[in-house]
Amino acid sequence: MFKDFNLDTHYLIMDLIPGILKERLSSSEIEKLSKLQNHQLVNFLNSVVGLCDPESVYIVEGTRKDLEYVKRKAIETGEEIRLKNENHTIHFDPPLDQARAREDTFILGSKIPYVNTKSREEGLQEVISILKGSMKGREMFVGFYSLGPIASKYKMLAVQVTDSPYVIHSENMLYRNAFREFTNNEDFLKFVHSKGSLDIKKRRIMIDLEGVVYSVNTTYAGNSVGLKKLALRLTLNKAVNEGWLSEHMAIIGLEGERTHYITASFPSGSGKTSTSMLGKLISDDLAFIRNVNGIARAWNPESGVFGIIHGVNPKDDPIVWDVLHSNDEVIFSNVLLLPDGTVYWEGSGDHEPEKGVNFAGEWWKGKRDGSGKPIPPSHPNARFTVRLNSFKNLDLKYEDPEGVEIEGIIFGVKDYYTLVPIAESFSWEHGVITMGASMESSRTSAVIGKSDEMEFNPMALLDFISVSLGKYLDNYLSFGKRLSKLPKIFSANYFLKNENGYLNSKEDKKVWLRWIVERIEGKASAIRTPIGFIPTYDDLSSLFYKVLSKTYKKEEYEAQFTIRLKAYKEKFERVRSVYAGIDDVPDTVIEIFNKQISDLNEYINRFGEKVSPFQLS
Ligand code: SPV
Ligand code: MN
Repeated sequence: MFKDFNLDTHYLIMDLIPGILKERLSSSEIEKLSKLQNHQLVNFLNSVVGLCDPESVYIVEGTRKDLEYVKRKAIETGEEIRLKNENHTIHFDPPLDQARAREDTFILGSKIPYVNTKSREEGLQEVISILKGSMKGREMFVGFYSLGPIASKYKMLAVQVTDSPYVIHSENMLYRNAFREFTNNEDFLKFVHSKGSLDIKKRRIMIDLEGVVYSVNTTYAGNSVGLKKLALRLTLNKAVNEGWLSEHMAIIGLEGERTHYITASFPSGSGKTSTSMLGKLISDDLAFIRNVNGIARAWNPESGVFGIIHGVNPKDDPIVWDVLHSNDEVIFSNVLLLPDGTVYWEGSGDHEPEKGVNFAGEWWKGKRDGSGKPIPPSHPNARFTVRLNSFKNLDLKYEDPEGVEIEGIIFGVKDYYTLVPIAESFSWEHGVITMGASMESSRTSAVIGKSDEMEFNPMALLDFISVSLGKYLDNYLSFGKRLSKLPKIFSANYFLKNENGYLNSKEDKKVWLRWIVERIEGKASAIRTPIGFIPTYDDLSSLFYKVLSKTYKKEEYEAQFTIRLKAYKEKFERVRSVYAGIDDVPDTVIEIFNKQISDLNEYINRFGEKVSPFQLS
């Protein structure tokens, strides 16, 4: 067997590496690969090389030399451009490849409602025919990573193959290197990516739940960086089958009598990253949550941040701003490159420049596209890629092999019309169903297509769900039943409006987080409403003063916390009809909606379309 060979004897190992792979590896790369004695890995790489036909293969063991090599290649190939600060680069994705490609992404297997699926045979055939010869003349990179702390027994290994040094550079920043862990270990997820010819018509992302994802003709990281959102589809499926949760959530530590950790699920572009910066940072995007001795414990599968840059400014986002202006490594994507080698993005507070280069080429003020629409200097989904250890609020517990205990979960949306800024559920079931599974949010620019329409987005997972919603919710409900200590569940909405505009300022979220801490510690009281518990005026007025040195007026409170009964009821009716149309949804889900709607009806009969919190206290 492979593992029985003496590592020092190169030639024997070379004999073991199948033909085509061996031809493309230099002796130094053979030496690296040989250290792992991993038969399955070698076979996998051989088949990818056979299919994609790269000129050479580079093994990223993770040494400083490897990391430097990848960065140099990213610049030599033009995938990244070095900026004035030599640790910073900029990357552009093609104009039609600026966000997640929902329409081109498929879960392979049988049909699932609300999930884009394709038969396994058809999907594999299609993507394999596109991948054929796609790496001709290029170098192929192989990266080895762990989802989760290396020391954790729950970690998952993943290998990325790509012909894009930008993709592997991003992964080197966003994930923990786990090269050594692949020694004799045949249990790992596999990601195959090729830029191909960047023909958008042939962009495909095929997710084979057996543990392999293929992605081609795209470079936007949400479509190409396998360990991020492509892996989420695999880990979510695995979690549902194994009884844990793989979620689109930040993990944040909030200071109180001690640090209380919460997770927060928000669709892209509705406040997740900014919320994570208000506490001790463990994760800004993804969370694995497991039941460890009856306690819900969470950790971050990632070790970096791929965040939205639009609107990041020194006043509202001082921590992110500092990271982006430090000497740490940063990859900017799809912002405006200025003639002096610095960058500009919208909402930074800086003056809009006259000219530069952006994702659509040369850019000047007033430039329009073919259809006469103004081209913005930076794309609304422009991003930054940085390492977690660049953040001054990073909590070192992010490397805890057992994760952190979770005491609260926020389900947040961008909703101008209905949801109060913050509310707490009556129970785990009530929160999971009426807050998480009922999420409707304004569509984000992180997905290709029209932005700003309300869309159903349960647990902010609409694009990432890889199993039936019925099975997914059933797992969520039973996960709660098995816990001996249940996290509290909250709904949040930073975007509520009335006829005069937004009802809250950006910094108000600090108060809502403080209220969550006080609820966890049993210090704040609450008013029972039909949709859950809301804060009292007295508590908030003292918290606004404590946290923001602000006087909080009764009128502000009333406008923000008036329960829009009719709008809530219509929302729950819409969502109930979605779930009623899915075969395997547990009966309890519909029962919870029925109860919720009948409670709202009762209040509507008593109070009308809306009820002021003062009428309820
Ligand atoms: C998101 O859109 O939720 C992101 C970026 O975190 S992406 O990788 O595109 O999913
Ligand atoms: Mn995300």
